[in-house]
Amino acid sequence: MKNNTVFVLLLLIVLGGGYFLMSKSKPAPEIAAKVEKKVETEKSSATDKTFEVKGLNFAFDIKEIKVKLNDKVKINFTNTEGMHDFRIDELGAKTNIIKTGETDSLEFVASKVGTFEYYCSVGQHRTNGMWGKLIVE
Ligand SMILES: [Cu+2]
Repeated sequence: MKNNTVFVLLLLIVLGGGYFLMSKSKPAPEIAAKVEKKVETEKSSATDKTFEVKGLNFAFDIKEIKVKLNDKVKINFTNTEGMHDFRIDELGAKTNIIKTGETDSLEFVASKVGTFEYYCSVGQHRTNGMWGKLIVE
């Protein structure tokens, strides 16, 4: 009778210990997934891309700008010659029309995937070649 009691107690300890180990090891992958997700979120919200673009008669010195979806983008537009601005209609982004030697900046979130044209809205500058492509991937 005493031997039986000891056996039952041992069995309970072994089973209990096994259960404890299993329940302890189970949540680990979930925590790892959560940490990974958090890092990813922080990365995308912290991404900031700045471009220095120059305007001249009648072109931008950068013909193509590539960013990732939801990037926060900043364009520092410097005019080296004439009167120009920098616009992207689809993203509601534009600078003021500025004179030679001036700089104006614009910021936007690349909220849509696609290829958008940026251009100068002054006179016939756009048709004269003052445009480029913003590619959001
Ligand atoms: Cu222009």
